[in-house]
Amino acid sequence: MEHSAIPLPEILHRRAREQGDRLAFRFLADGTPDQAVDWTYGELARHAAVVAAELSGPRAGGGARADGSRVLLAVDPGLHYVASLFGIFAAGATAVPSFPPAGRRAAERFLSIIADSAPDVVIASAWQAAEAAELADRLPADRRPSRWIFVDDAFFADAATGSAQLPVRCGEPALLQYTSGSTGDPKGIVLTHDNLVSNCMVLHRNMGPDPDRIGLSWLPPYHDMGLMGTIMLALHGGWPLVMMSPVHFVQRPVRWLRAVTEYGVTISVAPNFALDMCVDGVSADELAGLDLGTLRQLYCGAEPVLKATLDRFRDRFAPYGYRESAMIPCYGMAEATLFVSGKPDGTVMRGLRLDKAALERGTVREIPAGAGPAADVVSCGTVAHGHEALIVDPRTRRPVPDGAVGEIWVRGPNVAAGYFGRPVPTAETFSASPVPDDDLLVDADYLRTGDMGFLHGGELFVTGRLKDVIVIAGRNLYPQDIETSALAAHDGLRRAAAFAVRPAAGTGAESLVVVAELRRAGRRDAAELAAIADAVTAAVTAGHGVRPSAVHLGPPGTVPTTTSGKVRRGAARLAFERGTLKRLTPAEPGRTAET
Ligand code: 649
Repeated sequence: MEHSAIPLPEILHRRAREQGDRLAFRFLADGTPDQAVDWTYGELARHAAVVAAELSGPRAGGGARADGSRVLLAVDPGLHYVASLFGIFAAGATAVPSFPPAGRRAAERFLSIIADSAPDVVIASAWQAAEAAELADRLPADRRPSRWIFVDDAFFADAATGSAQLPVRCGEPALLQYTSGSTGDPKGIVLTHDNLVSNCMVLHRNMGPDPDRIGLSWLPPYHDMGLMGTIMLALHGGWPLVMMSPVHFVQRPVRWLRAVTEYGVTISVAPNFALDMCVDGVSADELAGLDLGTLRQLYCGAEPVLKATLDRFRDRFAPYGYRESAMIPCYGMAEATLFVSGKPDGTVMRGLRLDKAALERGTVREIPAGAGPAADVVSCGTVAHGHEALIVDPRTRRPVPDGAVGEIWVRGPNVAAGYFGRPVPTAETFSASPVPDDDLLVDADYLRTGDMGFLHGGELFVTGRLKDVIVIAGRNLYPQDIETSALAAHDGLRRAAAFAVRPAAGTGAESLVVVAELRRAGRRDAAELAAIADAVTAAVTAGHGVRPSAVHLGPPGTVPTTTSGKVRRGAARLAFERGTLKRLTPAEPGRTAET
């Protein structure tokens, strides 16, 4: 069955009219079924109308239309977030999803997004009102939003109801999605209503029909995967979505698995790190009573999908009904709205065992078990319907021959128009044209993903980020592999970043540095730290044939990450070079082992 291209606000409108009593969203306010709050499509539409009225009605100042204006959305995860989002759409405005500005780092990011997107209005949770006023003072006068709307239950109960739903124009910006990278240089990806619907259509095609589908998500609603991948998708498909806050998952991962059990969830989503958290962070006692047998589809993307993690997760949870056939490795990015590729419903997950040395030189060669050092790579499935992936040599911009690794370039209706107000990076990233060769005529306007990978048997394999690849002695080393070895070297480590540094004054070759953070702060004597650093050096040297020139050990929080938990290797390298990486307390100096 093909879904028709109706924009999301119109879909909500119709569902509210035709299926108003059906469950749309359930939010577990404390991360458990004890405090579940349900909204039907009718309730969601009514709450959205309150927001739309507030944005475009008389209170907005003499009946000004919100049409075309930007509205920053900084509400806490939950139903009010969803209502505010659809209220913004209903008012014809452009939503700018952001973090709630709680805490120093979030506040800085919040301010940088405001400075870049210049919203007319900010919608935030009512408890943030005092902090928000302080933050607003830190903005230059011409960047201060003219209105703040604070929402809570009373707001939705009080506010004048009803608003004319403005017809949205499919090609107009629906949303600015800020990437979770550096705070200093925020880039807002402009997504149209067409992009949003296209993403939902290709994802639904990938997942196939399921008349009893029930979704579950603890992903943050302000990131592409939580927003476009779960909230919008569920509304588009007309199936209920159970939501919980990411904080509740991170505190106790078993809450996610309990919610699967409680509600007979059929589809959910988790990046690789979350699967590891479940294996490491769910105790034997907590396992009792889990039933994951209803889970037909578990999407895993947003960072490298590691075979070792999938194996660990299966071994741990198969006794509780988990079927590995549910696993759907997938790949995507905010520049493509979300979805680029994934294992299609009903197909078997594929992996390849590759000759490691060949892969380091950019060649894909399968080897049998036991035939020398191997790299296990997991397929990210087939490219989204109506989209194309091209593998290109990033230096020459020529498509690479079959069986070679290169940069992944993508084309199709999910690809965004560009970055808000930034013509130069937009042209570089969104209008790439490969250099044609004799038998391949290709057109311009591909999205350069910045990711490396290859196509094999019609499936896309992602090997790592171009910017992060470590080139030593002509070998391409992928940092995630080195980090995995480093972390496996000692129980006390929880996160690592591997990168190459250039020696001063251009002399000599690049060398490998590993930064790793300890699981717990606290006292450790120099001998213990030296032993950990030595274990890391030994594991990396044995596993990859390269001896790190330095291993920096720091307290929790040493390795910089994005707001979605991805390791920021470029930032780690800068901090290493400037000597600003966190160190263990001066009483027990962190050890930088110059080996
Ligand atoms: C990636 C988003 C992948 C991202 C997700 C489909 C309830 C339950 C389930 C459900 C619906 C309701 O990371 C999204 C596709 C979800 C279906 C849910 O279904 N975006 S990002 O812009 O923040 O980062 C993009 C970068 O992340 C890395 C790449 O560097 C990419 O450029 N990345 C991967 N790296 C390696 N392997 C992968 N598979 C990667 N996926 C993303």
